[in-house]
Amino acid sequence: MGLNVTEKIIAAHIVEGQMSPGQPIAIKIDQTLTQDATGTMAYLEFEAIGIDRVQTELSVSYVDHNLIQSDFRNADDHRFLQSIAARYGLYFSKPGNGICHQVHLERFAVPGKTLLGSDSHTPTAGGCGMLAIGAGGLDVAMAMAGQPFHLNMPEVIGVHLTGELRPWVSAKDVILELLRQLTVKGGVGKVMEYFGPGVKTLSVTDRGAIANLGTELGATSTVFPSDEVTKGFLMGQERQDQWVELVADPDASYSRIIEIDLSSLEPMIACPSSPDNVKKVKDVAGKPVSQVIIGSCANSSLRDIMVAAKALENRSIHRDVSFEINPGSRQVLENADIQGALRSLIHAGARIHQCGCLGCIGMGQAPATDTISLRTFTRNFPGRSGTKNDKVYLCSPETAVASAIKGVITDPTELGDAPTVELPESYVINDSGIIPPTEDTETVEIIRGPNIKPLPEFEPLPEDLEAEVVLKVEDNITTDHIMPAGSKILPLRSNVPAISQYVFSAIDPSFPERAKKAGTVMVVGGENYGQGSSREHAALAPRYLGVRAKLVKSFARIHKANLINFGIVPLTFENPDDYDRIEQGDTLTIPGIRKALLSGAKSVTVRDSKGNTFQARLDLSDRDRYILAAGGLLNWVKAELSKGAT
Ligand code: MIC
Ligand code: SF4
Repeated sequence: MGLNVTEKIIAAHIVEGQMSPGQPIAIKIDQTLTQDATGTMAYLEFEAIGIDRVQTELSVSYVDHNLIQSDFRNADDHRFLQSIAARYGLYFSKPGNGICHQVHLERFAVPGKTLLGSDSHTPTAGGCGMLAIGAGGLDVAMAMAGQPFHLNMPEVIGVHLTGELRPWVSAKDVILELLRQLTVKGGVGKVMEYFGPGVKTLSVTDRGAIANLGTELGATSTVFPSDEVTKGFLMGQERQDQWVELVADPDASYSRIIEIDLSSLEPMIACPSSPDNVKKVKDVAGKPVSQVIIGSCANSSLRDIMVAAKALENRSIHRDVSFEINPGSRQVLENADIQGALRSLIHAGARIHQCGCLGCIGMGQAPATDTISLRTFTRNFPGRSGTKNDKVYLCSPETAVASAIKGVITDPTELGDAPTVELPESYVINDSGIIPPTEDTETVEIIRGPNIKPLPEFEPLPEDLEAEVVLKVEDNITTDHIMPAGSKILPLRSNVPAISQYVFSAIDPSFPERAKKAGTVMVVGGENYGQGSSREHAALAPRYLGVRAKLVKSFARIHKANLINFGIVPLTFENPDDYDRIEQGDTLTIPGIRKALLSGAKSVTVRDSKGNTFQARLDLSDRDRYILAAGGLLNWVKAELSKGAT
């Protein structure tokens, strides 16, 4: 039986386990990326492991999330990251050089290689034929130390593309259609692999946009083949020597095949407040919009900016709309300028921002009260924009620009002839925003500002657990609920005591105080708990407040891995109906939890305050169990190193 692309890459990198779906495996990681918001912590962890230089083929530290520099803390973090990169042999992408995923696609992605990134949208590089996976900072630190990445062998879903997108319809509409079909949990435990004749009609950055939003399906990754289009893209980036062909064998199989006829798709839009609340644009057309932004790692490529610029030739922005452009990278901005885009955009009334994440993570660009903001971004989780009760819609650049012109949500096909955008055969390349590693690293001094606090130390898991349910929440709780971002909280990412004061602040601001009072804490939740970001602070900060277990109906992949890394036991209800019997404030006890973990038990008995008992599952690998017993991955690694083990 032949192999699909995902299986080929895994087969070439597997170091432990069998390629049988659901089974624990470990794979060698060739490249890593971090961004500033997760990177400060990841490098503190890398330092704690005690390795002298990164062990990967290539590691890049990007600064793209927090560029506001509202005080010294942000600038200090940037200097820390730059000095760490120089000290340990990493590339450093300077603030303003662009969003990690866009820049990585342009300058570093290599077909057939593996990439682990401390950002959930790392799969964007799957557009270039990589197996790229998002993970917590500690897992990325381990990969930089040369350790393999542990995951469960994913199921591979094939998405068979036929036909060609019609004018005014683009890559974003493809993935919004999949989100409509599969929802935000449809991809958990799966890799989405695209194949079929429609693939060659999509550019590498279009493929990147689709791979990027695969994260919102909950997928482990998304993979495209590496073909002539990939070769052309790498040639344009003067990296043709890094191209290899990588396609599925003719007799490859997939666990399921989803058919998409590109020519049948229409402009789609994700309505508030979930990326899977998808409708046809024409079905919500006519609603007034106050803000329209083209940007984020999903849609800020040269093509996306050029579509807007061309559509705006001889047109202008509606007077009640703030139309904003956040270019994905300096390369995008420079090439768009060369093609005359800036003139058209500025003349039409666009506000041009610096290259970076900006409003996508609530760093500015918060919309006005009770007004609609239309964005080409990745996520519209409640309040993520920085405005309470926000009304954020996600759409393609085509729908965005049409709506900015009309002042109301508009199906772009209403604008008449669609603009034609030709991508250059060769991009203008300027790597002055990327500082390469050097050999001479030993003497580099690491610069630590006063906001960079040492990592907290954690106790091993006790024999028995008795914990108060300080919070009970519903389905689809996101990491933006657990550990919000935004301009007030993001500067605290390298300061766990300070950031922990904002845990669950979007749902229940009294949580930190109540958790401290309770001492040992449990959180109870519903389905798909912890979807969204890779931020390990959503595990680390709760652990700092005393959370020792989370009991939910199901977990999102990265959050579950982060909980394990920081010694919080992830439990799932054996019978989901038991969720209803627990009330916030109950005390739950799990006698012998440590023994159960270490003996490989598949479930434990939980006793509630009334003396009733029920079963909770421990879906964990042997490695997970040792880590949890040790109180977290760093404790475990340090213990193993002191034993002399590798
Ligand atoms: C996001 O889009 O939510 C982020 C901000 O990029 C996060 C990372 C973070 O919280 O720092 C992600 O997607 O992993
Ligand atoms: Fe940045 Fe938004 Fe992409 Fe996250 S989703 S990496 S915040 S642009």
